[in-house]
Amino acid sequence: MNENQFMKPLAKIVLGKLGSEGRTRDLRNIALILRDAGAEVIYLGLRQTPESLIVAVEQEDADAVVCITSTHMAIELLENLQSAGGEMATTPVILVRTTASDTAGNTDARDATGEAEQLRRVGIAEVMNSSEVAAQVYRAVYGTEAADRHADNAEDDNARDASQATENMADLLRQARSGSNRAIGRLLSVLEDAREGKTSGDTASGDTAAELLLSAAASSSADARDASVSTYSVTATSSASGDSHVIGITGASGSGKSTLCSGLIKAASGRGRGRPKKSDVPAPKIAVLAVDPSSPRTGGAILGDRIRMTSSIQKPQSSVSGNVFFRSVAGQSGEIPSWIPDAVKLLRSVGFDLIVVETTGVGHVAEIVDTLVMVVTGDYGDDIQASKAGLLELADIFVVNKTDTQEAASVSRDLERMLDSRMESSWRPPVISTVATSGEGISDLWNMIEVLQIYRR
Ligand SMILES: Nc1nc2c(ncn2[C@@H]2O[C@H](COP(=O)(O)OP(=O)(O)OP(=O)(O)O)[C@@H](O)[C@H]2O)c(=O)[nH]1
Ligand SMILES: [Mg+2]
Repeated sequence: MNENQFMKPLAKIVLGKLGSEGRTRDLRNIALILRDAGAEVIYLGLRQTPESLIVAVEQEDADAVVCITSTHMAIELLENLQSAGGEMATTPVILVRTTASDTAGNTDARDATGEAEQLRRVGIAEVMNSSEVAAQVYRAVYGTEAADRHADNAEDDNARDASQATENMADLLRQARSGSNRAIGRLLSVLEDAREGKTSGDTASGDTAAELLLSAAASSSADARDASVSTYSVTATSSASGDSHVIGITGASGSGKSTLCSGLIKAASGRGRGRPKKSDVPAPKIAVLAVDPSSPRTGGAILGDRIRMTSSIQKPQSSVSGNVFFRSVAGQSGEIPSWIPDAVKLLRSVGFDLIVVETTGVGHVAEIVDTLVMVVTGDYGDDIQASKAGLLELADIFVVNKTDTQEAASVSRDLERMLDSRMESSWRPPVISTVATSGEGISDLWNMIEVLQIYRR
């Protein structure tokens, strides 16, 4: 394989710790082991519930769950997976026991062996130490070692996936429109595989498959529109063209994009600070695509955006539960993967009101979004200088985040000055100050997104 060719990850793994005890360090080590072995790791961190892991598996279309947890929670997770039915029931669950987390409370070796046996009987794929984790994951997911998987280049699996996807496409689209996480997750994978040449290794036939899916989605969307009139009517969740509104959130790595996005989701759902509850309108259907860099060499990645949005994605007790679809996307640093424009089209077709794309790549994202929000912080003052021409032309709204830090103090002023001297178009991008971690400024940002929508009409 060409060194520069982007590799498909060997497996997509949801990794988290169920329950409250345990150490972040253990999970991080496992994430690194899996990434280095070529897996895409959806890192969920501590304090997960069986429900949050299952939603993650469905939305991310993951191959397996790896978790650190107690015996009874592992069994609860497994029961929930089994009652979800279909492919979910056969999702391998791999339980990792680290020396520091004897979570079942069994210090006796004999008890531990007996417990592992009991867990296997109920369907846990493997119980292991973290040092064995990569090899065991591949055995559980593929019944083979990673090396074998490399060698056969995954062609058989992919061909089978492609033919199944074609057969089930109409069904999946129907389920996706009615909000099935699993169906939307699968359809996004079909597009990803098709556009990235992973379906058959042949980009031309992949493109055809993607176009077929998108045209089926567009016609099912037209049928659905004929049959029902959308009742959702908050301005910023419907674009000038009358359907979904797509917001791009871009900015340097670590600038606070995910944290802001989480706040925006709450604001859009009427849950944010200072937002009046809109009980008479249904909550908007929201989807997030978050791009994180992966290794071009192994295809492995640790995708950490989902963990920043846990509180927005899932609120079991809240009335907006289930309205947020979140998908982690691995991409080369600074670029938008080629299938993302299609993913946005698909999400529009299946009825999302608001679609947010988070990425560090500025250029290409502008072409696929209705509103581009550029996030800057005090750390990146030089970046603003270096690329100000591009930024000033592309961004609709600037956010200066981390204004609780000393470094951010002068950024707003510098930006305002640059905008004053350079802007020629009639929309002069506003500069909003935020502290994403506390929610300060988020409702100003959301209000400004709404104002921009009105301005464009
Ligand atoms: N002090 C301060 N920290 C913040 C603020 N917003 C985000 N952070 C922290 O900055 C770090 C990065 O935040 P993220 O939201 O993950 O940033 P990101 O831009 O999505 O990062 P990548 O996805 O890795 O590019 C986290 O530790 C946040 O808690 C803020 O307003 N003030
Ligand atoms: Mg992020």
